[in-house]
Amino acid sequence: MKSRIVASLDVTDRNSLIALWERIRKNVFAIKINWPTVLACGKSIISELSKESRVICDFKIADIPNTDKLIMEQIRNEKPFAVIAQAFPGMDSIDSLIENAGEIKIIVVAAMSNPGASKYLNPNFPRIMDDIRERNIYGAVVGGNNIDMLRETSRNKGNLKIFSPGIGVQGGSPVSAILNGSDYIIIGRSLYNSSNPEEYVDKINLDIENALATKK
Ligand code: BMP
Repeated sequence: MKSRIVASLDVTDRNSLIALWERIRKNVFAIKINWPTVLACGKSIISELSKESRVICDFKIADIPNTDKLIMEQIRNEKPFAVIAQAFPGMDSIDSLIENAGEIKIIVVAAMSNPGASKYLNPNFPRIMDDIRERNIYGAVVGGNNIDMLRETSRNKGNLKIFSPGIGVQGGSPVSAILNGSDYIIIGRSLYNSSNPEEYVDKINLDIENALATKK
C-alpha cells in the first residue's frame, strides 16, 4: 500500500522519538521533523532517520538568498529527502535554495493551517502557487482544514505535490483532505499521542485507500 501519511514526529525526547519511529516508519510515506526535535536531539537526527525513511525537514526557511544558501549547505550534509521553505521572502530566496539543494527536494509553504494565517499569508496563496509552479519545486504546503483553499490550490498545482497539515487536532479530516486535492496529509499530535500509533496509521491508510477506490 502506498501511504499518503507524512508523520510529523514533533517529539523532543530522543528515545521516545526513535521508539515511535520504529513502530510506524514502514507504513507512512515520510517523517517530518521540525525545530523542536532538531533543537532537542541535534541535527544528526536527520541523517539517522534518513537511513530508513524519507525525512522532511520542516525548517520553514525564510531568509535572504545568501543565508538560505548557508542553511542549505548544513542541511545537505544530513541527506534528508526534502526541506520546507517559506515563500514570503521572495523568489530570489527560493531560487537560492533550489540552486543549493543538490538532491534534496524543496517544498514551499503556500498557505498555513492556523487561524492567524488568514490575515497576511493565505490571501497570497494564488500568487505563491503561480510563482512556484514553474520552478524546480517538489511540493506546496496547504492546510487541509480549509477545503475551499485546498480545492483551489489543487486546481492550479501543475506537477506540485500538495502536503496538508491541519489534520486531526486542527480540525481537518484525512479522507476529506485527500478527496479535495491533497497528495499527502501531515499528521502530528493525533498520531504521536495516540495510544496505538500503528493502528492509527493503518486505519487512516485503509480509510484513504477505500475512499479513493470508491471515488474511481
Ligand atoms: P499537528 O497535527 O500536531 O497539528 O501538527 C502539524 C505539524 O504541521 C506541526 O509540525 C506544524 O508545525 C506543521 N504545520 C502546520 O500545522 N500548519 C501549517 O500550515 C504548516 C505546518 O508546517
